[in-house]
Formats: sequence, structure tokens, C-alpha cells
Amino acid sequence: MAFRRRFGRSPEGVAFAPGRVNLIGEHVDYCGLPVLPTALGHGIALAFAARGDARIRCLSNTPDYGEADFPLEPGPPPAGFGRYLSAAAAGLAAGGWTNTRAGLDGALASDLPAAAGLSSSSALVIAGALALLACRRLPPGAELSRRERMRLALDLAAAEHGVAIQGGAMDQSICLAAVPGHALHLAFDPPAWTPVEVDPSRFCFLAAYSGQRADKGGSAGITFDARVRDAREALVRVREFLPGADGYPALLANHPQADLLAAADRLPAPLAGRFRHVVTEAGRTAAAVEHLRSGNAAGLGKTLDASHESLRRDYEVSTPELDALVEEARRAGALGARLTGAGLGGSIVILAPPGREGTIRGQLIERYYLPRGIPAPDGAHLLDATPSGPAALLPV
Ligand code: NG1
Repeated sequence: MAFRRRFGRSPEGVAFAPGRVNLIGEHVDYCGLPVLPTALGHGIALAFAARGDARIRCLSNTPDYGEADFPLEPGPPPAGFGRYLSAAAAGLAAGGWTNTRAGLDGALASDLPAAAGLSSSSALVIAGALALLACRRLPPGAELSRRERMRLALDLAAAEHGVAIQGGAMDQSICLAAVPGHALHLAFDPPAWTPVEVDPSRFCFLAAYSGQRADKGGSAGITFDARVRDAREALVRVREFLPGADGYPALLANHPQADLLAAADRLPAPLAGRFRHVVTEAGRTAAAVEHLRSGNAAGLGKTLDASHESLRRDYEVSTPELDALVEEARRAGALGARLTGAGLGGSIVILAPPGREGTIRGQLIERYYLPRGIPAPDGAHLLDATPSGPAALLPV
């Protein structure tokens, strides 16, 4: 195996961290509002062994990542995927999880497409953090309590800000707290994680990667951070005429939606659209939870469609590729479809009537992938999104 060949010893453990699809609640976690993600079965596995010094050396099975080799010391993050492993170490130190800076040798294997809006960056951070905790003989991931996982997710989200975009804590939270067969309703103000059962006889989810990279180290990252600033500025402006509330959660709790939408109309473009999306997406997320609980697949499908339209028109994070993929999914019989994750490229989530996944996959291959020269059928582009389990340490 690659680890033994490269490092001349056996790994001591394997940390696995899943990717995710967000069912709904998009571009609202950094506003402190709830989201509804599920974990994928696909993810990143990091075989590791402790080192006596403060260094990380890590190889990978994919040219997307290549190799990382860097000292764990304060300063600018290393280039490439090493920056996410350095964020893991920084988050553990800042949160007081560990008082040693001992590093690791690692070999990483991923079956999650990178830069595809499926949270590969946070999967790297979490796999790195669980491996470092194990190397430093601190409670390994499998033994962390639910409360500890929640605190760890927030510490690692803050650390990821230091090396990447200024997002919320959705990705790190679902990765650490996923419940198989459930979506997780994640609230952030105050933090609360509520599993919502996904009945497989009524709801079947697929993730489809558009083939267009959403590279957060490049222009997609610049646009993402601009949206975060817009959402904050819109809130400041709205508070000039709807005073008394501090932050989006309090504002939404204290004013009826009609008043909030009227407030949006008083803002200049593009802030009006940004604010309208945040307000309406919060309502759609609450509605989606009810649809899941009552088994209303048609209602959930319509809610997903409305979310995509809002992200396209008001938040301006869709692309022609994502719109085309959503359109083809609906034509193929999906009950609903929307971009998932940050957008600006990346993937969509599809709600299929159970038993119709095969037809939808076939039609997407024929009408979306093959005309664009994307080889199919291809597990790297069309993923089963049955809600799966959380990050964990696996036996070697
Ligand atoms: P992706 O698509 O994984 O880059 C990003 C943010 C989320 C959330 C979504 C949009 C990070 C690590 N991820 O996800 O927190 O804001 O966009 O809903 O910042």
C-alpha cells in the first residue's frame, strides 16, 4: 500500500470524513440561520501515523491534491491541500484540544470530487483533525461526545476561515454529526442539531456534479466572500428602518415576512436580492423540514425548485451549467432540483421519486453529460445521496 511504500512503516489508523449535500438552506449559515444537510457515503480517508516532530507529510491518490509537506508553525498556510490540514492543526490548538504540536505522516484517498460544492475542503479539515487527535493520544473521533463534536465543528470552521472562504459552520457540523438515514437541521444561534428522518420509501436524493469546478481558491472564492459581505451590508441597511434586532435570526423572529420583504424593496440592487433570498430561504428551510416529516415529496420538490430560482435570480450564484443540469433533471422526472453548496459551479441535489433514479441518471447522461464530452456513466459525477454517517476513525 502507498503509505508503507512511502514511509516504510504501517499506518496506525484511518480517519474517514464524508462529503455532504445540503438539501436546503443555502447561503444562510453565515447569517446564523438554519440549514438542512445530509452526509454522503463518499468522502476522504486519511491513513496516518504519528510523527515525533511538528511536521505533516501527506500523499494522495489524486492529482487534485498531489502531496503536502510542511512544518506546523504559525505563519502563512502552505500551498495546495496542505492548507486544510494546517487549518485542522490550527483549530485544535485554538480550541485548546491539544497542547502538543506533534504532526503526522499520511496517505489520503478520496472518492469525493474536489471543488464540486460537496464539501471536500471541510472533509479534509475534519479527517486531518481526527487523525491529529488520535496521533496526540487525545480522545479519538469515535469517542467524542455530541457536545464535543459540536464545539470541534465550530473551532474547525473558524480555523478554515484562516485558509479559505468566509462561510458558515454547516459543512464541519454535518461532517461530524451526521446520522444515517436522516438529514440534520442545524441551527447556529443558539447551536442546536436536530435529526430529521428521511423516509426512503418517499424520498430519494442524488447529487450530480456539473463538471464545472467551483474553485474556492480562485474566482469562486472571491465571489463567495463578496456575497457574505453583501448579506452583512443588507442587514445593516435594513436595521436602519427595522431597528431593535441584532443579527438575522432575531430580525426574522421579530418581524413578519411581509415586513421583511417590504424592507428588501427599499434596498438598492444587488442588496435587495441578497436580502430577499436570505429571508425567503429561511422560510423554505422550515417548510422543507415539515415536508420531510409529513412525507410530502411533491411539496419538498417545489420548495427545492423555488430555492434554486432564488439562488439564480436574487443571490446570483448559479451558472448556465447548473441551470441546464437542474432543467434536465426536472425533464427526466425529478420532483425538484437545486444547486447545492456555494454554487458558482459545482453540483446540484435532485429529489427523485423512489424507483425512478435509474431513469433520471440515464437521461442526465444522455442529455447533459455526453453532449459536453463528460464520460459516463461515471461515479465521480452522479452520486447516490442516501443520508450517511459521520466522520469516524476506522480500523486499519
Ligand atoms: P461549499 O459548497 O462546500 O464551498 C460553502 C460554505 C458553507 C455554506 C455554503 C453555501 C465553507 C467551508 N462552506 O460550502 O458554509 O456557506 O457554501 O450554503 O465555508
